[in-house]
Amino acid sequence: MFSNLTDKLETVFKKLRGAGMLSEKNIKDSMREVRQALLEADVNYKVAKRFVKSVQEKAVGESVLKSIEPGQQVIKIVHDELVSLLGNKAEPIAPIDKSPTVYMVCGLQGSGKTTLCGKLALMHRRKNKKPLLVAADIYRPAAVKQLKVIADSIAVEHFSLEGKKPPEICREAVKYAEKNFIDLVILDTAGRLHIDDELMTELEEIKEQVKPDELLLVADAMTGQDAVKVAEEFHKRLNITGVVLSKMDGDARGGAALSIREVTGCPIKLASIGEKLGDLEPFHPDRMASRILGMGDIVSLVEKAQETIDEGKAIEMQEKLLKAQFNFEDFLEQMNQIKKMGPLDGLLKMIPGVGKALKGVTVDEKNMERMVAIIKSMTIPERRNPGLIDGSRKRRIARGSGNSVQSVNQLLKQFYTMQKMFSNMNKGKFKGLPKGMMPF
Ligand SMILES: Nc1nc2c(ncn2[C@@H]2O[C@H](COP(=O)(O)OP(=O)(O)OP(=O)(O)O)[C@@H](O)[C@H]2O)c(=O)[nH]1
Ligand SMILES: [Mg+2]
Repeated sequence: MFSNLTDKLETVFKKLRGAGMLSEKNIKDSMREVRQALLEADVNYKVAKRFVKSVQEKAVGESVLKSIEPGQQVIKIVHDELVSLLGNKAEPIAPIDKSPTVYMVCGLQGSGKTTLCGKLALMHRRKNKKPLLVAADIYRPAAVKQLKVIADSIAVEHFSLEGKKPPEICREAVKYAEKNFIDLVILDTAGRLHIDDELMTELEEIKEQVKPDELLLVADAMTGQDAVKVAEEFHKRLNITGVVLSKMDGDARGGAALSIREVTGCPIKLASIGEKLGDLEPFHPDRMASRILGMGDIVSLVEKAQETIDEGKAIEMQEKLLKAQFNFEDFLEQMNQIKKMGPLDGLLKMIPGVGKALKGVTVDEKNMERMVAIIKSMTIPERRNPGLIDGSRKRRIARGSGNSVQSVNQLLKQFYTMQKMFSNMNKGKFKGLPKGMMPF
């Protein structure tokens, strides 16, 4: 997402930065290009027009034009306007401060409601809260089962009632939650292909019955301006408290993300960035703006690492590395930790400047997979003491993991090099990581 827009804006900015002196005309020309780039990204035309006008007004001021680096200043103005377009500050979802707190999730068919319910449940379970997933979609035949499968997969409780209408199911679910020390009730409502009166009436009724603390609309970012229209309609009828943009990992052009807040006035609270239940992020306007402008998003990257990597294990690993005592079991653990963080190229792109450099490069995750397969074919004693691995063991490991003996040799070589390197490091002779020695 946003990659085309980012490219286009980078080209405009390059010109701006290159020009030592800026005139009103320079800026006007650049702003025309910015407006074009926004429209091509499917940003609502009124929003694009207002955006450019506002940047222009601020940019032609004397203090900018006469400054030492006017180009840089204009870029900062664009950045700040983008942040404001996206909603200024991050708006967190309602805190879990009563028992139970209720989140109601609504949206059109296939927008990602059920998935989001699972993601919210997992997010709060990880914070030691007790969620309850409520099946309030009784119309699509497999919907109740789908939610149950999700609930089971993350060991969260599930609630459904046969033969009852959604408003009653939701009311009963809240009663059940009150009696069973549930912290958070998450209502998964039904979707429709289009907004219709029947659906809206039912959602209004649920809202009336349970008085949710948070009424989230899931808007599919892939549908561009349609998502914005849908959000407007839902907001008019239901007074939603927040928007969740789903499928932000797709190749949508970004128009929905950039227009929805401005058009509806409703904050974007979360971004759904994949099909897996861990793929949910708080929405931060400033970080998103930096990402759009190709400045990277180092803060989210660090947060992601902190969330998924077990700190205790990381410290333990560091100690082992320094003593050069690590073995293949540690190696495997390390790979797992990295894998938990998600696709590597996605992560690397968040580092400032790396996005562009990585264009067209795919991180060799196959190589990582191969290493993991080889290590998994080793016996525990072999993993703990790689010195045991002789010729015949190598052949067995290669056969077991579906690799060549060469690949096994290569992995062992990498392992010994790393061990030596860390041992040297400990002795103060560290010279940096040899190129190609790490699998990524
Ligand atoms: N790539 C990607 N896929 C997603 C995301 N969120 C949901 N999906 C996928 O979108 C499809 C629909 O998701 P659901 O959660 O079932 O959508 P829903 O709104 O509950 O659908 P209905 O109950 O039929 O109205 C599924 O295949 C999900 O895996 C996301 O953030 N990224
Ligand atoms: Mg659903």
